[in-house]
Formats: sequence, structure tokens, C-alpha cells
Amino acid sequence: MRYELYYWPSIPGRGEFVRLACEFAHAPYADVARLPGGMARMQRILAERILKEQPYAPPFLKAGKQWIGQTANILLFLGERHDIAPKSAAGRLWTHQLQLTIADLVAEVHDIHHPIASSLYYEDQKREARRRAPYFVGERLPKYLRYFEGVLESHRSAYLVGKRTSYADLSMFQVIAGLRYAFPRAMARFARRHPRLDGLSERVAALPAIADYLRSPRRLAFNNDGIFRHYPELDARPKPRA
Ligand SMILES: N[C@@H](CCC(=O)N[C@@H](CS)C(=O)NCC(=O)O)C(=O)O
Repeated sequence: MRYELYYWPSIPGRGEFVRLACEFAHAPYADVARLPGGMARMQRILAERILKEQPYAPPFLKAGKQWIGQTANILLFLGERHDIAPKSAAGRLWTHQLQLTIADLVAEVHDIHHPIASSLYYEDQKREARRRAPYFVGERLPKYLRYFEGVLESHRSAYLVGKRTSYADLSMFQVIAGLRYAFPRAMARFARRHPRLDGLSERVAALPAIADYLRSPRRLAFNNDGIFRHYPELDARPKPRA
């Protein structure tokens, strides 16, 4: 079966977590909005609410007759179908929990450059973004990274889940790449401080299916329309604690 992925065509964004899972699993998929007429098709689905299980926002996936929305939910589905998550219920929940925590982090990254409203341009909320960024860089980012490094440490494993690659590892790789793009200054000492996460990221990048994908035109580069954006003024010094 060939999946249909619906996501904005010019940014990696949240769609990339789904792309990475499909690529790793060798699951055929069409990146619909990047095909001729595909963007109009996606927008029509969103605007006209023609589906019974209507997704709220991209990404969403069509699998046969089934439509699935929410990134973590799509990955839960793909994980089970393509053996990129454990088979046990407990293992699947744990993988899903990690993915939801990644989703929280991704939402916070987005809200740095859009602290007031997604509908406003960055330039219209730059002052608030500059105020918010040092708290993210100084407080939230280290807390998330320490958390994920701690997961690897306490599991005594190179993988977030069990002893082999799951979609959580693929997503973690993408988050680390995005953070490095957006916050090169804040991430400068990342590898030294988080050797296990750094190792995970290198290992995922070297997986043959992922390495092939990263070299292919299917892989979209990070850019300042996406979630991970590089604004030097937001790659700020952490706010000194009072
Ligand atoms: N929780 C959802 C968030 C989906 C989401 O925010 N999608 C963005 C693009 S990355 C969007 O198109 N949002 C439009 C909107 O929220 O109105 C997920 O993880 O899939």
C-alpha cells in the first residue's frame, strides 16, 4: 500500500517526523502537497471538511481508507505496522510517550518565534520573541535535553526504546538537527554535554535508509518558514536567574 502524506510542501516541519518513519521502514508514500495539484487537494480537505475523521491540521496520512491526523498518532500507527516500535502494549505506550514529549518540545520551539499568534509575522512579534528566547535557551532546552539524555543513560542503551531503532530515535534525530540549525550558539556544547544523544543522532544519520534519504531531493532543508528557524537574535544568551 502506498500512503499519502499531507503536509506543507516547503518546510520539513512536523511532516518530517512522518517522512523519516516511512523512509526508514521503506514504506512507499506520496508527499501529496509536493505533487502537481496536491497543495490544492490538501487545502480543499482542510477547508471543506470532507472527511468523517477530519484532521485538525497537517500532517495527516491516508492509509487505504483510513485517515489519521496528529503526528504522534500517525507514528503510533506506522510504528505498529512497520515494526518500528515495540510489539508489547507497554512498549508502544512508552514510545508514544516519548513522541508526545518531543511534540511538546517542538511546540515550544515554534512558540519562540511566534509567542503571540501564529497568524502574525515574526517581525510583528519580534520584541516578545526576544524576551521569550533566553528562557527557552536557558531553562526549557537544557531541561528537555537532560531528560532525553537521562532516558538513554538509565536504559543503558544507545536507543530510546529497547535495543533497536524506533520512530522515537528518528524523531529525536530530527529534533537535534533542527535545534542545531536554529540555535547554533546554544547548542555549541551539546555533544560534550549530551554524548548519548549526540551518538544517537550520528547513528540515525548513518542508517542506510536514512543516509540515502538525507542525500535525496525528498529531504527538505530547514528554513525560516518552518518550525526550526534560525534568527541569530533568538539564539540568545540564557536569562540570568534572579
Ligand atoms: N499537534 C499537531 C499540531 C499540528 C500543527 O500545528 N500543524 C501545523 C503545521 S506544523 C499547522 O498547519 N497548523 C495550522 C493550525 O494550527 O491552524 C501535530 O503534532 O500534528
